[in-house]
Amino acid sequence: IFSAVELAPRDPILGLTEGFNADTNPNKVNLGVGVYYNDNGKLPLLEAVKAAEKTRLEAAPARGYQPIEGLGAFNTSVQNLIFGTDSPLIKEGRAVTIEALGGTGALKVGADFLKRLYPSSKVYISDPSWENHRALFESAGFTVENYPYYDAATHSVNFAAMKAYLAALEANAIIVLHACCHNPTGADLTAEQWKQVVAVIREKNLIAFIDMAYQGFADGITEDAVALNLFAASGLQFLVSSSFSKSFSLYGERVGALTLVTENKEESARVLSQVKRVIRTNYSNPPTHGGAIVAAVLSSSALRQQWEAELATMRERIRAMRISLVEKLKEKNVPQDFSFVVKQRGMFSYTGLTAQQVEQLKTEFAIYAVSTGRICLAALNTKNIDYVATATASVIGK
Ligand code: PLP
Ligand code: TYF
Repeated sequence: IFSAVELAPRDPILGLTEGFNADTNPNKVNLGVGVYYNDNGKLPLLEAVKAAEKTRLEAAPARGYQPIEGLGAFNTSVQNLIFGTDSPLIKEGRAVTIEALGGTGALKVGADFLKRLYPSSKVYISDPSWENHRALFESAGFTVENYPYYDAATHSVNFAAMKAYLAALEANAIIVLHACCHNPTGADLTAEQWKQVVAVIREKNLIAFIDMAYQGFADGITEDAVALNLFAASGLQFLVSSSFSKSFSLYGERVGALTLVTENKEESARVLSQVKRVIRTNYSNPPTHGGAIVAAVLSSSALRQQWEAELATMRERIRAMRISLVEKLKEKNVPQDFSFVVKQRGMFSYTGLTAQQVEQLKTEFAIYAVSTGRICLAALNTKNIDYVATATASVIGK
C-alpha cells in the first residue's frame, strides 16, 4: 500500500533543527526555529507554570474526557486576555472560544470551519508569512495567495501596497493577519494602519483571521492586543487564533485557542455547535494538562502577576539581544546599517542575509538560520552573541 509514496521535503524550519542536533561543533548556534531560550541557552520552565503544575499534581485530578470545546475556565481566561476583562464583546456573548492544540490547531479548526461556510473563498497571507500558513490553508482545501507586506529595501511594511491590494479583493476573501511580532519579518503595522485595515475589511466585506502567536512579546499583553481591540470595537465578525506555546513556554503541551466573534449571542450558539462538529471529527476533544495550567495561571492574580513578570523578562532579554547585536556589528565595521533590527518586534528579524551567506554561516561556523535570512533573536545570549556577530561580519565581508 505504500510503494508509490514519495519522500516529502523537510519542513524548512523544523528540518534545520534536525541538522543542528546532528552537528558536533561545540560552538553551534540554532537561530532557525522560533523558540525562546534563556541567557544560559536553555528552554525555560516558567515559575508560574511550575507553581500551577505543583498544585495540580497535588490535587491529582482524574483524567476524564474534556468537553469538545475544552475547559470552560480556559476559554473564559483566553477571552479576558485577548479582549480585556471589560470587553463589551464578552458581556454581549459575541465571543465563542474553543481550546485548541496550539496555535496551529486553532488555525486548522478555523480553516476547516471557514471552508464549510465559504467553499469558494480564497485565502490571502502576507508576503512573506509563517512557513506553515500556506500549507495549512491549502490542506483545508483553499487556494492561497500572498498580499504585499514586507519591503526589503526599507525593512518595514509596504503599507500602501498592502492596503491597495486588500481594497481590490473580492467579497468574502479570507485575510490572515499577524496581530503582532510578525513572523518572519518582525515588521508590524502601526495602530493607525490597523484602523485602515479594519476600514478596508468592512468596506469590502472581507473575512479577517487574526493569528496571535506572540502576545506579550512586543510591548506587553494589553499593548500587543491593539489590532484585536480595533477589530472588537468595529462591530465586525472575525476569527482569532491564539498560541500559548511561546508566552507560557509550553511548546510541547500544545495549548492554543480559537475565538470567533459573532453578531450576537444567538449566533454564537449556532457557531459553537458547528465548530464542535469540526472538532469532533478531527480529534474529538483537547488534552487536559496544558489548558488547565494556563487557566490556573490566568485566573489567579498572584500567578498572573508572576507570569507577566516572567513574560516581561523574556521580552526585555530579546530586546537587549537586538540592541547588542546591532552594536557589535557596528563595532566590526560591517558595511550595512543594521539599526532596523532594533525597530523590529518579537522573536524574529529578516536580516537581509542572502541564502549564500546563511549557508556560509552553517558550513563555516555551525550557525543555523533560515535560508530567507530570518533569525530568531531569542536564541542569542551573552555567551554566543560575540561569536554570532563575528561570524556574521565575516560572511558579509566576503
Ligand atoms: N502562527 C504563527 C505566526 C507562529 O509563528 C506559530 C509558531 O509556532 C504558530 C502560529 C503556531 O503556534 P503553535 O506552535 O502553538 O502551534
Ligand atoms: O516559525 C517558527 O520558527 C515557529 C515554530 O512547521 C514552528 O513558529 C516552525 C515551523 C513549523 C511549526 C512551528
